[in-house]
Formats: sequence, C-alpha cells, structure tokens
Amino acid sequence: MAKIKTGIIGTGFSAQSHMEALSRVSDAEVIAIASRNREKAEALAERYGIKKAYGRYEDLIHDPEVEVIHNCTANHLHFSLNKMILEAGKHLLSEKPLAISSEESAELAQLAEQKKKVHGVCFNYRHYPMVEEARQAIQSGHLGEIQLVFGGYLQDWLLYPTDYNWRLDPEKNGPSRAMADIGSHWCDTVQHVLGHKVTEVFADLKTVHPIRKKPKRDVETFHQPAEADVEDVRVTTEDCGVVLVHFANGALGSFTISQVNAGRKNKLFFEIAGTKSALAWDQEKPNELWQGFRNEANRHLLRDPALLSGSAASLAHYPGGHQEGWPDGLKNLLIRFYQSVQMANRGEDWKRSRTFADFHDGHQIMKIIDAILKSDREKRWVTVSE
Ligand code: SOE
Repeated sequence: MAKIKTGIIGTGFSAQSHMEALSRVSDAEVIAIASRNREKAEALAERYGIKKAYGRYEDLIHDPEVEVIHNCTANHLHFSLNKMILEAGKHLLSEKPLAISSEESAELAQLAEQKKKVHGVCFNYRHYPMVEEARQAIQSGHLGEIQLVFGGYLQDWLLYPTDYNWRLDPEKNGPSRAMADIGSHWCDTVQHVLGHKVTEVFADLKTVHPIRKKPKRDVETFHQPAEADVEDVRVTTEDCGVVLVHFANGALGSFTISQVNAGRKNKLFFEIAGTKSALAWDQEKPNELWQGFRNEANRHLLRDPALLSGSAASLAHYPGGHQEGWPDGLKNLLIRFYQSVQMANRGEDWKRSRTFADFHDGHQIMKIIDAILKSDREKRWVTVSE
C-alpha cells in the first residue's frame, strides 16, 4: 500500500515526538517540515531524512504532495493554521489545546465537519493499553455504577521561578496554562474511560510564581535555561489548581493539576470507584492497572497482550514485561489516525471506528477550560456549555 505523505509544522518537543512516533507507523512517510526558523527545519529534515524543509508554514500547507498535516506549533498558532489547513483540504492532526478560546475551537469544529477530511486532536493518553483496559472494564459493567472519580496531572518542570518557556507568555499560550496544557489531558482521558462528559466545574487556581525570570533566548519545553541573562516578567496564568466536577451520569469527581509539584514528572493518574469495584491508573507506571475489590483480594493487572481484552491487547505491541510508555501511546494514536485517513481515502466512513479525539472533542475540552477559568474568577459552580 502506498504511504501517506505527511507534513509537520513545528520543531519543538511535540514535533520531534510526532516524528519519532511516525517513524514507527508503517502507513506514513514524513516528506516535509516547516518552521519560521528555516535553519531549524533544515536541521531536523537532515536528522530525520525528510526531503523538504520550509521556512514558511503556508508553503508546506499548500504543497500539493502533502496529504496529512500535524500542527505542532505553539497554542496561539493553532487556530489560524488549523483553519488554513482545513481550507486547503488536508487531513489534520492538531496539537492540544485545539485553540486558545472556545469561540475559536467552535469555528474549527464546524469547518472540520464541512470539509469531510480526517481531523484529530493529540490527546494521546487515551491510547495506552491499560487505559483502554480500564475503559473496557467500565463499559462492560465490571465496576457497577460509577460514583466517584479523582486524580490529577502533576509535573515539576516549572517548579522554580527561574523556569521559563513560551507557555508562560499568555500571548503565545492563551489565558489558561496548567489547565489547558495538562488539565485538558486529564479531562479527555477520564471522559473517554468513563464514557461520560464533565457537565459542571468548581475551580480554584493559583499562580505560585507571579514573577518569573525570563531568559532572553527561547527555552524548549522540559529544558533548563542555559544563561544568566534574564529579565523579570509578570505571570498571569495558573501554575496549579484544584477542580470539583460533576459528570453527566451523576458521578462526583475532583482533580488536581500542577506544573510545580517537586518530583512529579508526568503523573497523570485517576481512580474510579463504582458500586461493585474500583480501578486506578498512573501514567508514571503505565503498564499496571490496579483493581480494587471489597470481598476478594485486590489485583495489579500487568500489561500483557495475552491477558488484556481485545481492544486493549491491540494497543500492546510487546509481550508482558517489555515495558511500553509515553512514546508508544502516541504511536498508537497515530496508527489509529492513519487508519482513518486510509478509510477516508477509500471513501469509507472513518468516523465509524474512531477512538481518537476529533475536533468536536477538542472543542468540548475548550469549553471545560473556559468554565474552569470562569468558576475560578466567580468562585462558584459553572455549567460547561452545550
Ligand atoms: C508539557 O506540559 C507537556 O509537554 C504537554 O504539553 C504535553 O501535552 C504532555 O503530554 C507532556 O507535557
């Protein structure tokens, strides 16, 4: 089967992780990369053996050879580039958050629907085998009625006031930082596992460092500033926060989001309790799923395709004991996305078997973020708009 020709926009952490994952997706071939900094695009093109490097995003978007585009730019470019890509009639996988406001994401979701191309948002945590196993257990009724959900997403890469990255700049990032960047992942993953949406939120957000030291040169996500040449800047977005939630099935929940929790590198975790049993998962131990029982011993199910349900087993590529993690979850998302592109190219209904988040899901998450910001401002429960 002919490979699908892909273009990547961006050269940072996300673009590079997409390229690495794509090198393990047999249907796709990256043929172009674009950055406003042409030298960066050329350097990555050389490293990954990509034949075209563009210094203008528009040139990649309008390259007739490019069929699928991954938008791996900073948040403030998501809306305008996603719109241009959809208008150019390409399949599109956008980094999250889909846009920086729900007005923008509404427009994108509507446009994506009209264009009939495959559209996805990079909510990668859905695609871990043990997350799918949790979803299967809940959908099959093993937990009974779901009553209570809690968890969070904790990191420490912005712990010190000397930590800086474009996400601290609201012009590039948008009005919400920790919630839009990683709270969005928690909401997407948990809603997917539960099969129920968040309907109301009550949020309390905190900016731990209202002043940070900004290096005069750009710093990549998860990297330390290398130089002492810094300036003080005011920070208006949240470093951490707690949110109470109600789900559509009546379940109660809460989650804690932080980019300033020492020692927590990328801890997305959830525990879900039903009337029969409970389960818990932690991204820092992604190959395990805890199952809790009242009248029998609790279990730690290990990721082993021989022991998982069919749909979870299909996401596990190595036998038990051969650990898989973050890069593999992203690979699974891309495999699913490119299967949909193949279906769309054959004129089939790609939405039928879709498991990745599409632009409608991305828009719904933006509405949750808007509700969280409003709730924090007004100190009250806020309904997530329909
Ligand atoms: C930084 O917080 C970040 O790279 C997020 O932007 C990603 O979405 C998350 O998966 C890992 O952390």
